[in-house]
Amino acid sequence: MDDADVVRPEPRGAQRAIPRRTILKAAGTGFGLWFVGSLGGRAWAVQAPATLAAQAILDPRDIPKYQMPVLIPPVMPRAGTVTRRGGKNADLYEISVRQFPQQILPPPLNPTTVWGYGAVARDSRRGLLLHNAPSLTIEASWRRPVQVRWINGLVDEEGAFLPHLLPVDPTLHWANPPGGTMGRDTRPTFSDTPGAYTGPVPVVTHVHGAVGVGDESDGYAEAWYLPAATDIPAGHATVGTWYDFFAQKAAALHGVTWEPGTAVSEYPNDQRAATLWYHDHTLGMTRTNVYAGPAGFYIIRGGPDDAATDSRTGQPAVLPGPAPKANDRFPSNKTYYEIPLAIQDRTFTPDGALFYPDTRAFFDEIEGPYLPETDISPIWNPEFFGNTIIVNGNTWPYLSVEQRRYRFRLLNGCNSRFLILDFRSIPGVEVWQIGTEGGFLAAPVDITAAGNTLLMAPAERADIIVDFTSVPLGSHVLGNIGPDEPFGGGVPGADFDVADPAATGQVMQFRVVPAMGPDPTTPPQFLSLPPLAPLPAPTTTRPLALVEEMSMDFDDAPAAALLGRVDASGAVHGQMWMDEVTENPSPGDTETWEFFNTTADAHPIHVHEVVFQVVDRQPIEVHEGEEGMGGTTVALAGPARGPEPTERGWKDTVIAYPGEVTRVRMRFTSPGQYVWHCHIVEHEDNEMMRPFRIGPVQPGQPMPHAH
Ligand SMILES: [Cu+2]
Repeated sequence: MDDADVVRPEPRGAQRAIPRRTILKAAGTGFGLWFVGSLGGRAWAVQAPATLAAQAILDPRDIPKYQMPVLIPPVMPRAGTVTRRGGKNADLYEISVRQFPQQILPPPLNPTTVWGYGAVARDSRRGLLLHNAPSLTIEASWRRPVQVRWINGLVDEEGAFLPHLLPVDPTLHWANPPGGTMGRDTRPTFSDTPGAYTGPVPVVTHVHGAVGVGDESDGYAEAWYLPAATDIPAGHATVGTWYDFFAQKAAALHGVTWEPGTAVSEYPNDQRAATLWYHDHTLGMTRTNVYAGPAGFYIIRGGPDDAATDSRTGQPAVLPGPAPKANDRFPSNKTYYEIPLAIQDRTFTPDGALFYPDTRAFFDEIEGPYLPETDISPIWNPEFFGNTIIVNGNTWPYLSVEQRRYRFRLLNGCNSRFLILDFRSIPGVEVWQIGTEGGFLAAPVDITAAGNTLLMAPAERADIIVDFTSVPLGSHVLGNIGPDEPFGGGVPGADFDVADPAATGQVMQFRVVPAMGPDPTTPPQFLSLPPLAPLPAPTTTRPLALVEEMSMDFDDAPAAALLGRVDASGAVHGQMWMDEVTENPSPGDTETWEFFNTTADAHPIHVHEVVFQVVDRQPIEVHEGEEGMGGTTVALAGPARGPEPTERGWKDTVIAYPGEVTRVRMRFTSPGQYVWHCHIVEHEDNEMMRPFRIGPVQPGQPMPHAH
């Protein structure tokens, strides 16, 4: 690459169209308190503090588009079957996360070093032992448990640990292995601004959307573990605060042993057929771990909620298929009409490496001083927007499609980016949404009639049928008119600038060819989808808050994002990850959770362990407290509106818009310790995540750090 391909990253904050209107300095959460009594802070090997020299990035215009076919993820091979006398047999997997090169960019651009999951054992010689990012699809059957041995394989050939591919900010409340047993899972203190953490990498895997999972299997953010490497530095914690407790619980419940560098999770799959996904969830470093690659689809099939009927006949409907099946050849000799598509944004360096900011200055040109002199972390960026779109692990791939119907299971796997998928430049296309995170919607939604665009927040899924029958032969591009910056609702082009039409405004290309035969599938308007079971009346309503914590040292500079509570007077109380559990439903309880968004941006709020129904949204007024006089208050300010048509199903992630309260209702079943959080993973990593507990404190569970 010559110098012409090298451009300087433009600070994202400088392009911001929507000013941050809301500044909250909630009483009792001032930054000064963050450091009182926190533990850790031992010296360890770090890079030199981030310099101001900008990292070079690859200009997306120098990446030829539509060079590579989209990868249709094959099915993750099983390692075997767990047979249990008197119990349910389970599908067994052994899956590691590893580092490897992958041709994400089209040749002759270089392969990219990434991390990804892959099976390391198989019960059939045709099982595909392939590590990829995103990874192979776990295919689960309704009510048949899946047991996975998740292995941290981030070691080199000699067994020495591999450092992170990306800059990890050690000043957040994070896993902090160098803090040792006493200082892990804290916000460590520093006497000088540190550089990035370069030690062994903690991982822990969460299956996003799994319902009724035991807490020992849910990938709790403090249940991480380092690889079983030969050279873990002395004094490092090798596991997170909750790992040992969950290991004992898993042994008692499932008869499994968590060997060093592994955890074994069991998923009951006793929920509606749905599109789930699995990804890393380590405390304070989910953004960097997931950006490096570890993620994949997890699809539950079968049961009464997977059965659509044809309303004309009352007979079972035919949906587009097949999807990839276990032991299909790879590359496949089959044609798939049901395809999962993971849409993500990434930025690359000119030599093909993943780029992720190594300094706060990338975001808003704040070049220091950073912590401990001020309240701004040196590396963490409040949001990150990649300048390319990748689908199933390739930049701007193409998919050849026949003039017939396809079923796509879409995932927005971006760190911060809201997508507004735009089908309007595909003439004659018809798009219907039939499902969301928790399976089928109550009824199909005609996306084309509603404007032919589809909004997807990070972590949301959309199960759609795209009908290419009347699309002219040739090449057509799926666009994106979401913003290249935080989303706050509103109309594309009017309320915010749409994504760069030459780069992130394009997603993938469809190459339409004649149909190979008649289309046997049921027209979507005749699909009758299984009914949604009603929820019992809620016993509790919890007013909760989304809060942006602004710097006290710099103007208009977000220092963190918080969750919190709203009291009876409407006062907002921000809370930290380290604060004790305050959301504590009992098993069997149905509750309404209200997300009062006091910030200027929309946040996708995800609750683990459950699926919920969106009840409504209602305008609020946010009154900022006087400087030094304490808190922000919120008050209702208008009539409520119901959920969007595409939200009339079970969901696990919901968009909470600024200036509104968003209400969801759910039933809690399995006792244990879980989390709820914003799925803008930069927010999640810096305090926009809280523990919650179903049922009583568990005997022997870790107690919060004294503070
Ligand atoms: Cu957020």
